[in-house]
Amino acid sequence: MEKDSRIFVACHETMIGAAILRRLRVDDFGNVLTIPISSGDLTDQKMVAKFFMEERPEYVFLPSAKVGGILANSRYPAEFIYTNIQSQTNVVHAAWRAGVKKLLFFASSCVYPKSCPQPMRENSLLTGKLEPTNEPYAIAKIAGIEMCQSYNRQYSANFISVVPADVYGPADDFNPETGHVLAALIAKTHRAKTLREPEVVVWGTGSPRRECLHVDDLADACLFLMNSYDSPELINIGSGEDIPISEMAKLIVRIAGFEGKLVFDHSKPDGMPRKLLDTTRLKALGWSPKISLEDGIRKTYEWFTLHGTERKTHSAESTGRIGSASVGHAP
Ligand code: GFB
Repeated sequence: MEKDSRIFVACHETMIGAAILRRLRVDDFGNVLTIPISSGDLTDQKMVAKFFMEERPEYVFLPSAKVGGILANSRYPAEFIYTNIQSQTNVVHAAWRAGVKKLLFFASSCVYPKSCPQPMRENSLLTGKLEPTNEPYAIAKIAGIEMCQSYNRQYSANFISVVPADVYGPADDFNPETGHVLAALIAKTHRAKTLREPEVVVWGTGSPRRECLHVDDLADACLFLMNSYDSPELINIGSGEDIPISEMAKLIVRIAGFEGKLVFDHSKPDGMPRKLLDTTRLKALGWSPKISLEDGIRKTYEWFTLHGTERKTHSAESTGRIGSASVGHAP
């Protein structure tokens, strides 16, 4: 990507989209496009096709249109499969028709089978049954990977797919009902501390392990891959370390300075027992993460105490080209 390349960040109001925009701004990319509406509207095929034909982006980042934690995935399976399949299909097809030079599609670690050998290598895709709590979302993501690979094969496109570990950071979904574990536990712990409640409830047994990746590390890896990786093969992006949920909860409690106790609610699902990504492929290219889990949680806790459950939706600046006088600002 050149500094004046036309770069489209889809779903720019999501945590990942916002982090990519932030990073592009820091790196002085001056011609960045966003669609001035909520990501749900990427389900509108005509609008997406028109946007691509008129704006002619050269590079595209395509994060998920709809994400959520284990409970949201179980409660809203239809929304997860519909919104993601429809949005990604519209964008990938329109990108090909508009002659986009390169597209980066965000898959998810839930694309790998439930009983996948750990750490999970890229060639484990489609080798076994998926974890049932997020199967609709995982199937949408697998369809996206397959679509990118098919367009590469048939049309010589350059559409790459990355598999991030569980991402967290500023502008995450801190709603305890719908968010992922780290953000949910930050919100619950802060609330308990502020209201002087005696305990924080942690879902499940606490024994599943999760690999967490700060969203700024993810953005860094994605810019790196946009400039250096041209293979149709999947590539994992992880921190290289996982931790039991019980330990994650203790770390958050320590950082927040909460003095009550942790209680485990066994009626809630555990999901995948472990999801550690094998990052050999990415390391061999020369990329490694920079933000430790402890630092990342500290920063995220700090962000949460300043912003609360506010999502950075950028409605006021939803028009788009960073650096252009006529339009809005990156987050
Ligand atoms: O992050 P999470 O919601 O989703 O849950 P997954 C991870 C683990 O943390 C599970 C436990 O074992 C949860 O039971 N947990 C403990 C909690 N306390 C909490 C809490 O307060 N909130 C939440 N949410 N979890 C998601 C998939 O799986 O990972 C998505 O559903 C996607 O499709 C995403 O792949 C990356 O890590 O299990």
